[in-house]
Amino acid sequence: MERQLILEDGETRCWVIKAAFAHLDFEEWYESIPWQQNPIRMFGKEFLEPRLTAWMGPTYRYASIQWAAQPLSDTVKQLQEEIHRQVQPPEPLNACLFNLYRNGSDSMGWHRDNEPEIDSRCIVSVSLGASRDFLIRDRKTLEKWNIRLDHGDLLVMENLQTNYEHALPKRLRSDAPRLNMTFRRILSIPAN
Ligand SMILES: O=C(O)CCC(=O)C(=O)O
Repeated sequence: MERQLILEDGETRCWVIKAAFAHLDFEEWYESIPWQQNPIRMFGKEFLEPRLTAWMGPTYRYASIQWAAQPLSDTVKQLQEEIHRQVQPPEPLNACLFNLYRNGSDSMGWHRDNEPEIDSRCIVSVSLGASRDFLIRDRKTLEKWNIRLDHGDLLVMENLQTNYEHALPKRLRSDAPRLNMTFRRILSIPAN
């Protein structure tokens, strides 16, 4: 399978395995995930996130959203094991955030997956459905990378969360849905 190196900078590496999971059926995955639309607070106001999401893994909080602990389903576990075989992360990935972009109006803004409980050495995502652009930018130089993610592509982000941020911008000409499963390792941090 074709591996594409997107960027390499010291310990940071980002690469894609094209079509690694092209055999997965979008409709089956879409139906099997308990989607919800979360409210988020930004600039003192409450909005609905411009996408649907779901969570499987240990309890986890980002922005104003608190996810309860939820075990990985059997099918998600199988996918996680296949990802471990292909990517060999330093420690097993134990959680998955699911994102559903119902059409090109749904999006995710610039952000980093840098909460203290995320092990940012290795975060891996699988994309199914419509092709969308995934952007990365260097926080200092603002240099940008535009990666076209197609159905079945596997994206690997190694140590990408300190100096770089990423986003999934709107693409208003696209009316087809895309789902993304982002596997990560959540560390248990002792409460103070
Ligand atoms: O949909 C994508 O490919 C981006 C997902 C993402 O950035 C995230 O879950 O942090």
